Amino acid sequence: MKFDVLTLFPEMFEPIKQSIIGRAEQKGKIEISLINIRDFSKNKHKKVDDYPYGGGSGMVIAPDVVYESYMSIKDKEKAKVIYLTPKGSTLTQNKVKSLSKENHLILLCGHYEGIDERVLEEIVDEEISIGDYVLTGGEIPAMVLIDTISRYIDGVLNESSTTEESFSNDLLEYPQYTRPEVFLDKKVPDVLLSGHHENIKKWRQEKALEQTKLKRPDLLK
Ligand code: 4GN
Repeated sequence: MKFDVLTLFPEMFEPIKQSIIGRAEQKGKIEISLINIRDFSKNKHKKVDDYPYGGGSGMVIAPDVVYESYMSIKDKEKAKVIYLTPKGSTLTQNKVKSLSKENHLILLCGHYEGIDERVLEEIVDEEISIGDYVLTGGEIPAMVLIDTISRYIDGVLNESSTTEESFSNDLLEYPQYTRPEVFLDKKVPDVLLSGHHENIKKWRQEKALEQTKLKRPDLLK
């Protein structure tokens, strides 16, 4: 999977160079290119924004710098362009799964009051929101997309991790335990020490259902 990120703040993407996603990129399972929209400013002060027509507060990112940054991307014709915005349709695990089947995604991150509508009409294929709240920029949502999608790319996780987890069967995950056997007077459930695989499986199914009823009853409807 190739991710091209159009952003005014490429430095914000340090966190996804860590841990599993960082390793996935080093192994060549995914490729993340950060494209600084500011590099495409023709202004001598590298200005990228301007006052909104019609008045109002804040600044709007100009269409030309966004368009030129998009045009700099190789093989953009075959890529899907996603704009991260609270106006988009809300991201779900099923949407993540279907996006993971694409080969090339271009993630457009806005800031300030947004981006001039005309360039959005021209280049954006899909608008996605990570939830009903407003952030200062689309960078964190773009990282959420990269992280969630990358987990479905072959070789990024050790097998089965995505098939058994929360949401994959519309239930929350069963609780996990590791050593020590007793911690603060709490003992690991006996069944998990029994070695009886069928009973363990049954116990985990029951716990998954119990957790869901308790914490997210809306998922059962
Ligand atoms: C996306 C972007 C929230 C989301 C954003 C979200 C930046 N906030 N819920 N903020 O996924 C104006 C320009 C606001 C882009 C946008």
